[in-house]
Amino acid sequence: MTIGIGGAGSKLAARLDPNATIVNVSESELNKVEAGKRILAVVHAARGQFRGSRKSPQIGHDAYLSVRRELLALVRGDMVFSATGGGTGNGVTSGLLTDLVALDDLGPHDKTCFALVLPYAKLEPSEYINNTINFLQSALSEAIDSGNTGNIVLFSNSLKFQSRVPEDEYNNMLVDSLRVFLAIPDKNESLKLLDGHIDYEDFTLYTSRPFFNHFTYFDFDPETPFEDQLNANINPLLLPPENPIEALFLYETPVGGDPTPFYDILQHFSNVNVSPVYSVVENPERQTPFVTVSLLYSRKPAELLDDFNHVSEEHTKAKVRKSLEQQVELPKLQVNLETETKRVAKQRGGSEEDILVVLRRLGKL
Ligand SMILES: Nc1nc2c(ncn2[C@@H]2O[C@H](COP(=O)(O)OP(=O)(O)OP(=O)(O)O)[C@@H](O)[C@H]2O)c(=O)[nH]1
Ligand SMILES: [Mg+2]
Repeated sequence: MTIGIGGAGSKLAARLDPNATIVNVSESELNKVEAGKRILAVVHAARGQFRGSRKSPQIGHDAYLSVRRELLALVRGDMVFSATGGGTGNGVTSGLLTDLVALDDLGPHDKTCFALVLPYAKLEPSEYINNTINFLQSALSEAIDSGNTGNIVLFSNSLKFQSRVPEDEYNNMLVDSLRVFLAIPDKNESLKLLDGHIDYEDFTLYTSRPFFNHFTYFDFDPETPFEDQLNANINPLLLPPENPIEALFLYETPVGGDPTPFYDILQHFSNVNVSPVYSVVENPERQTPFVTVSLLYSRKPAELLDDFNHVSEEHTKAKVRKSLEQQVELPKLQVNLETETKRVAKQRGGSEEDILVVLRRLGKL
């Protein structure tokens, strides 16, 4: 089963799987999405149930505590969708990842894959950027280090904003793209097998590895080096890949076509010291050879941030840098404000308490 958390996560999960379970702190948001099952995460606040997390991962995390046991059991062996920018998806998914770190003896069938939507730094609010930076640096990197997650797919909203794609259409693009990758074992089973094989068990083993998964697919031209074709066909819906640690590919040829160009692909991976899992099939619906390829790569948190920040525009870089600096300095600033106020009050001979009261009223303390 598929699980969607928060607004974006719920829409994507439900689109992939009509039986998906969706989770939100907002009942009205939950009811907007057709799904197999809905879980309302409860925030224990004096004013009652929140209608959203107001982009605050802390609220999302509080809400996670109300669904923790149910969710931890549900996500085993499944795929979780969420966005890293908002409060609910970020907060609930962070809680989940942290709990996954503590589990022992997870077999390939128990691993959870994550499909995460990253914001487009140039045009989205800075809260989304801050929340994402935090998420990548802490919960996500700790979970990856523990080896307790399956593949992690990093969807990017860059193309959505750059090409002004309507949200609904973009969600279709993301899910359709993921479907091409997920169809690999089905095609291996239903089509005529010519070489290699990727059965369901092989596929589960591959998706249970705790690495980032960049998948892409394209019409294959046997006359052009595979590497050139791969570089020209990086999936624009995902964060670009790094050097692969593991790889998997499916080569589809038209009926009666030559299956042997797949040796070129094997050779390419051998040159970069990777031995891919692969399958070669005959697909009567193809007019030209078609390849679906997946690269598993690993990134340290700092490099991951670099990838996320990899944008040419100067002002976007400045915005991200500002977010990072703020994050580091915020706790210090809050502490210093009070001491600083007392110091100034003393200097001026006024009452410390008066100034503190004013500051408190202004929400500065
Ligand atoms: N691709 C895509 N991105 C979306 C969609 N909805 C929101 N986003 C992005 O997801 C991020 C915000 O996450 P949401 O899922 O809306 O927020 P949430 O997890 O529900 O958290 P709160 O609303 O703050 O409680 C931003 O980067 C948005 O651009 C969607 O339908 N498709
Ligand atoms: Mg929301």
